[in-house]
Amino acid sequence: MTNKLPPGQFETDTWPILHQGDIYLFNQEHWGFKLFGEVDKEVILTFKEFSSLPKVISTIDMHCVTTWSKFGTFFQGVPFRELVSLVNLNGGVEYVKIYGYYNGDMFGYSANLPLNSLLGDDALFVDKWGDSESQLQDITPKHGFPFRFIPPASFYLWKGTKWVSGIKFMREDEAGFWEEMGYSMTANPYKEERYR
Ligand SMILES: Nc1nc2c(c(=O)[nH]1)N[C@H]1C(S)=C(S)[C@@H](COP(=O)(O)O)O[C@H]1N2
Ligand SMILES: [Mo]
Repeated sequence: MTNKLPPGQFETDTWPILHQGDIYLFNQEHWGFKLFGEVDKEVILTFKEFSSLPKVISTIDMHCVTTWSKFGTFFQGVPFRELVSLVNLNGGVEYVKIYGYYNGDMFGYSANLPLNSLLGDDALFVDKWGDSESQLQDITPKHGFPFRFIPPASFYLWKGTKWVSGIKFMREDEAGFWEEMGYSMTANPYKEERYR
């Protein structure tokens, strides 16, 4: 919001591309989004069901741990809280893991986040983006088509799972893909929490 550069970051105007493994090739027949873990009953949404959830447009700054930051990008997407409203959570749920494709494995990538930080308009499953250079358009396969998560700016962008496939609700915090390799569980760019 304030275009304040976190420590150790530089500003970029273009949107870089960064990920491990293959770019997921969208197939509507096989696409699904699973809500699981500490829930009363698991839910699997089809592409049509997920796409018809309410959407908002928000400007969310991105901070990648590789030191680029991009300000002023606006995103259209389904707020995280809309997914939460589709399940009955068991008592004591405080964390989630947001899953996505990695080399053909539907749940091969994941990132952990605290649930209570994801209930605003700055935590979105995004299908469109724009900025001062580009008008609102579909996100490309490289950026996570058909839906990718964009986390609040208080988290490094590796928490923004591309090619999303589900949310696991958890009582205890649990490391995801990069966290298992030594990256921060909390990942606040303004506190420069890169590693753990
Ligand atoms: N499924 C998946 N999502 C991912 C990754 C990945 O390897 N696989 N990389 C993460 C990292 S480290 C970053 S910085 C952002 C980059 O998003 P972008 O390529 O759209 O800028 O995606 C994140 N989401
Ligand atoms: Mo990253």
